[in-house]
Amino acid sequence: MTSLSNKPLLITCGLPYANGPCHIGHLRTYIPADIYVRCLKKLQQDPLFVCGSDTHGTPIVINAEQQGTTPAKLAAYYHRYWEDTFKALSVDFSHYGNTDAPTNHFRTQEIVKSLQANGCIYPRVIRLAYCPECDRSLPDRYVEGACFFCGMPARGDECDQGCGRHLEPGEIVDPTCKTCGASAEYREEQHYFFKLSAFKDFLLAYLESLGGTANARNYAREWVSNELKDWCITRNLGWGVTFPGTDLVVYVWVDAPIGYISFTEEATSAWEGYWKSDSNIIHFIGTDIIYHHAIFWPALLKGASYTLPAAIVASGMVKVDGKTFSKSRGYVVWVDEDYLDHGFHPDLLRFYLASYTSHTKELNFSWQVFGEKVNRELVGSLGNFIYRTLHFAYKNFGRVPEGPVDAEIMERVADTREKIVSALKEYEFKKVVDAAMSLSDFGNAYFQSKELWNLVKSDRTACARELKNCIQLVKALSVLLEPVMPSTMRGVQAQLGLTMTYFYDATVEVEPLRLPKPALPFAKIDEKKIGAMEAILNERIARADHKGPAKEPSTGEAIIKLDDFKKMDLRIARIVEAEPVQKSDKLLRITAQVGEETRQIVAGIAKDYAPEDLIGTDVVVLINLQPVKLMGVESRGMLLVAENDGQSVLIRPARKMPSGARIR
Ligand code: B3M
Ligand code: ZN
Repeated sequence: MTSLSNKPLLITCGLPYANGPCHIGHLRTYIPADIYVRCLKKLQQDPLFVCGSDTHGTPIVINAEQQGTTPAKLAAYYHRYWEDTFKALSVDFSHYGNTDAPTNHFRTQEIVKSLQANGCIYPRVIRLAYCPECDRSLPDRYVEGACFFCGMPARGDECDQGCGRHLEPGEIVDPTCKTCGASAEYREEQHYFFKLSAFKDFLLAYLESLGGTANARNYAREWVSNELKDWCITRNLGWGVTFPGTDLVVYVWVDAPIGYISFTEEATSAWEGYWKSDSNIIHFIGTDIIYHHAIFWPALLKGASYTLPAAIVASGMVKVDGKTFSKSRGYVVWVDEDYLDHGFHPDLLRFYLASYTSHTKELNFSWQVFGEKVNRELVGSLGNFIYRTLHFAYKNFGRVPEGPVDAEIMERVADTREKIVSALKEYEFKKVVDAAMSLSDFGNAYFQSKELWNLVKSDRTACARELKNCIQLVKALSVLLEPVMPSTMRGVQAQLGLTMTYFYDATVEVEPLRLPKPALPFAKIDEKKIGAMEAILNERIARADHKGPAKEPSTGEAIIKLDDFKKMDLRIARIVEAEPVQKSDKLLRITAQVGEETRQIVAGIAKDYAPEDLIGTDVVVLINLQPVKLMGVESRGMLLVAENDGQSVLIRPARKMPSGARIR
């Protein structure tokens, strides 16, 4: 954390791709950053907190193609979605922009031009993947193959399943086209490179002084000392920021971080105070994008004479039920579908994410632990102390009693506040919460040991005095925990007549006001509800593991609702094997590729199709049908056919689609 300097202070969060919904993995960046910013404000600092949607890059273009829409429309849709989601989670950016805004186009081109003027960019003819079937270049995610370095399956610009390297165009071995599956060729094209290798000494020195979490520094230092290659910063793609004087666009990892600057410009006319002067810029990111933020980005800024980030705070990754987070394998918790839509309060998840573990360590999410944490820590300790204190005061006194708060109590609060401030300096949000929670435990023990319920009968004056101490602790907790659980703690503050508070208010004596009838700050979560949430997760994992469907197929009325139709998981599949089922003249045993998985399906089409004609063709499969055995062979799913006059005709997509594409 910054000391109380007067430097302009800017906090940013990694930009979500405007390409899909929010899951719990995303929140490890946004929630702690929001907590940090709220704490700074409580310490009377004035941080600017910016973020925005990352709208460019090939994943968005591919997704839009698959959905039959334009990248602009898809990005606009998800941009609004993310803005709403952040509001729903109380992640309170000063400004939330998007990288397709004119400000960002302008700033990106301006920076590219300065880099050119400073000799940091040069042209080079390179070999690029090209699909002869689709007749186009295959930038980034359009191409799949094996990583040049480690041989693991890799997609476009990153080796996400293997060594984790950023991959330059041409560094995919045996490339295939993501859209049609054809083998790609390599063709020559002129592109532009950023001279990253020239920044080695600069980066080594810069990383020495970089603040933030040690994982970012160490990881980056290792890369810089070992290998530092120039980056190709142009792409042959119709969506993005035009590279000046060409019909290429800049690589998304150029205009995305420049969003940090353009969003600052959109937020304040004093933007140069942050980006052109001595300032304090802190980037909150996930560990998977350290390379981009701690190496590429500072070099780009240096090359174009902008202010360098002072700190990079990189969160550890998220696991779900102890397993590596994975959308395709079902180990995911979606923020809307699996959390908010079920009526869970965002503050509970904020608390979980902040308090589970150290910011740089792996965080596991499980519904069981979620239920336990909420019930034990929030309901059992914090909520209990707040409610029993306010309720006792309301019932017996109708108000906050007059009279002083004991020095011992004030010292305790001041000490907690100090612990919180030093935890912030280390970006340790768990310590922030732990400090406050031990104050809450202290409060409970205090209330208990003073036996207020007896004291009120034996010595009302003494009781008022002890009660006042407890109410002071309630006030302090509501102030110190507001950054973690803003709406719940503001609710508590409102009961004490507080509106705007700073951390110093924690040791300002609580006003002797009349008290309203208190409300319970947290409600216990029922075991059953946790069980139901676990069932949803397990069902998703089972479906992804193709262990079989979780839902019974719907039966009944002739007219079905849209929701019933939506229960059918229909996908494009590619047939990779087909053979007759023994002793059957009707059935074929088919192996189909559905996205990342293969499954066996038995289909009654042997009379109409020869197995060898099916291989390599695309069909439509209902994949969440209950598995059955036909002639002793297991069938997991159903091929869609049209029937007429005893003839079966396979339903096929009208043009090449990636296998796994959803039918709606
Ligand atoms: N849009 C998301 C990611 O790779 C990417 C971040 C950009 S930050 C400038 O996590
Ligand atoms: Zn690799």
